[in-house]
Amino acid sequence: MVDNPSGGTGHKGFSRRKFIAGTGSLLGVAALAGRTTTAQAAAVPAAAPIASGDHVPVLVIGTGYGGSVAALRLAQAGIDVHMIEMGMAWDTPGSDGKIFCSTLNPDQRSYWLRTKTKQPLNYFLGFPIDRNISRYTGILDAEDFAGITVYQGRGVGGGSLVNGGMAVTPKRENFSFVLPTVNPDEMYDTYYPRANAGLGVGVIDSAWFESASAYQYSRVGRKHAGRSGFPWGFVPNVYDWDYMEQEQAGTVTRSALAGEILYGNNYGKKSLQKTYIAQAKATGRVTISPLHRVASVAPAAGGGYTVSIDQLNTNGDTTNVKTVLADRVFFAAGSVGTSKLLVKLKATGVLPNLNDEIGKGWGDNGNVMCGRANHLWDPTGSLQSTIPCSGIDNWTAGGAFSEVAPLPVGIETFASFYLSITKNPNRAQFSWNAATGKVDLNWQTAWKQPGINMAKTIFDKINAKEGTIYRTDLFGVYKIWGDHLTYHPLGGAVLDKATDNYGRLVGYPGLYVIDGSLIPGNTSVNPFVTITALAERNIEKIIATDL
Ligand code: FAE
Repeated sequence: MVDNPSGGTGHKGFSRRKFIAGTGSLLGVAALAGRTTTAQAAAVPAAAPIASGDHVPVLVIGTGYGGSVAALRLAQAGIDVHMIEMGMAWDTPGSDGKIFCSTLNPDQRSYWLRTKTKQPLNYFLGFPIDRNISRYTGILDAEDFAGITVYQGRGVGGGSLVNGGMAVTPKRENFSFVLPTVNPDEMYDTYYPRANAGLGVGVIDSAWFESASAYQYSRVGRKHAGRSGFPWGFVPNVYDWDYMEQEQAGTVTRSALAGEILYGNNYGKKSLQKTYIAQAKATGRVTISPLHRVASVAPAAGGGYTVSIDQLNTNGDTTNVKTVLADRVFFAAGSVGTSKLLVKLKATGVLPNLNDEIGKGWGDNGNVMCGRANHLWDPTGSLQSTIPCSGIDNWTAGGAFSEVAPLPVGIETFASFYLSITKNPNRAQFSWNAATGKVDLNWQTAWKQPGINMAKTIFDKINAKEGTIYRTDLFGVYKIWGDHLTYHPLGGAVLDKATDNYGRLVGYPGLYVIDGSLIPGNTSVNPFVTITALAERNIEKIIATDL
């Protein structure tokens, strides 16, 4: 067995045949020969966390996609950057020798400040499967609002630590729906390719796919989609496909094939820690303070902004409050994190000149989940890769794109499982609740119904054709639809509304938004490639004109 604790990319390199430049359409993506940019972490000494009284040229709030792009490009332009991250560094193995725990055996590392897991798929065979854990600053936050639970990554790397790695460029014909105020030519000619290169996106080897037992579930998905006349295709991913092939062959330590995903991947996934953040650190100009949470950003008397930061321990308690001065601040705390900060700062009079678009335009990317019960002659496999590689596209006709998702429980379930992205038109708004001192979101569970209807355009037809039914035991007792959650929060500080067309916050020179909160609620596919590409576009303009 070859162990590779630094991650799969370091093991065998990144094969050029599997690299895609991101200009292709969703299905049938062309494999292009492109440059390989999966930077390996350089031997940069760990810098001290930020200290009270520090004065930094640029402070970035959050270390997800938007924040990492901003930090790398600013550093390459010669500007020192300090990144503040409320979650942990996730660079030190636990007592089991691994940094991350698996979905099959969640421990305290799994959830952000919970005493019980809150698994997205929380029932099996009709029984609840959540279990007690110790309260800890774990990696996955299941943040509850009144009508929806929003799942988010916590730690250096943000959502890249916990997500499925599906790296999808929207079809060009849908782009005006995704980002109506952005020129598609510049995105598809320059920024999508740049984002795909920076993220290390690749596609599965189609010949290997046919023989891999871990992707039997995808082949069953293809068969059923095809028999009902739906286009099925491979979906790019940031997982190291060479490492995946070795996992299947049993020559390396398993990660995707060992149930690792929601609470982190120990080996093959190229999270931001291995790509943008590694490159950013290697410039020597980027410092990161984990377990630090920004509480306030206020105009400073002599110019710039006073940033108040709570230092946390692993129990989530504030152990220290720090105040620093920043010439410029980039909000990259994710759609929910950035929206909550801005809504609070406007409502409490700290940043009163922010405009009335703050907090608006929030969407769930139309996420709904469901499972189907197959016949006994259609097993989906007891060994399933946690990394999805394919999807069913019915966006134009029915408003749904559905990834063929794994159900990696370690036994044969005869189930097909899907996460659908739908064109659900509902949008919610964040608002300040003075009574509770918290930010609310007015999404209602019933607002998922348009998304369910769109997903049904695919699965009602497949069920009718196959003579199969929906699973009713995965989200409760006789409950078909996973309609209580989203993995893809978007909006709340929408581009060209709450900000100008490059993310500059209206009313406050030197304050910028550069994450998923800029996107008005839906990307038609999985969102992180678009978040990354938009950040690449905006930071290039900001560096050229503001700095
Ligand atoms: P994000 O990556 O969330 O980063 C924000 C960071 O800011 C986080 O690290 C926070 O901890 C930190 N933060 C928040 N508030 C503060 C504060 N006050 N002070 C300091 N730090 C703070 O933002 N997308 C795909 O495209 N493909 C997938 O396959 C996929 N699968 C997913 C699966 C799961 C389970 C989840 C949860 C998400 C998935 N996503 C997927 C969504 C994707 O990860 C998400 O859109 C991006 O991570 C959002 O990027 P941002 O830069 O906006």
